[in-house]
Amino acid sequence: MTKLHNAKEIRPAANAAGFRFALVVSRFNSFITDRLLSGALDALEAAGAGAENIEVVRVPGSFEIPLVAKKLAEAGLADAVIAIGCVLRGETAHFDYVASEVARGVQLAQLDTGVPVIFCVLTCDTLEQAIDRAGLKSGNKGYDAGLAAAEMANLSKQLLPAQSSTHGGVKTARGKRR
Ligand code: INI
Repeated sequence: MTKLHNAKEIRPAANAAGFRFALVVSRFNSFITDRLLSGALDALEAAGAGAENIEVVRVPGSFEIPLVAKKLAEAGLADAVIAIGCVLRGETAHFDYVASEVARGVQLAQLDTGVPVIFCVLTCDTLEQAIDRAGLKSGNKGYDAGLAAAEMANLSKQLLPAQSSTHGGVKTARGKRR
């Protein structure tokens, strides 16, 4: 083993205690998104999050997720946001527009605000594929997203301690904590 194998490594813990989380959930395909939400809440609870630090916001469809995720992140209301949706391929090109815009918008939301926005939007060809990923054969992607949110909240705090809103955050020019 070379000396570089001993390099400093940052491994975020999946500890959610004391952090605030916002979950933006699409009502479209709620049969799936409700299960993803449930998985995400289970993961956050297992990681030690308190009910008082969780906010769930419903939006009509996945297309609306990025705007609301960005608003929540900008408002300093969360240390991590989880975006939950399910886009199913139909007979037209609608799927492609919604799927690509929600992915692009979620990435922009986290890059623009500096607040992690976890991408838990299933993009599936069939309902069966979505069911498999919402708690059946392929686990629950919502649970994975909850753990990712806890990890990213910790990582953000470790990398930028002064910007974490519930861990001694600094005030922005507009007086909000970020
Ligand atoms: N929204 C989804 O979240 N999933 C879908 O599969 C979907 N399809 O197939 O149409 C969908 N459409 C609604 C869209 O997200 C917006 O809510 C709507 O276009 C209004 O802006």
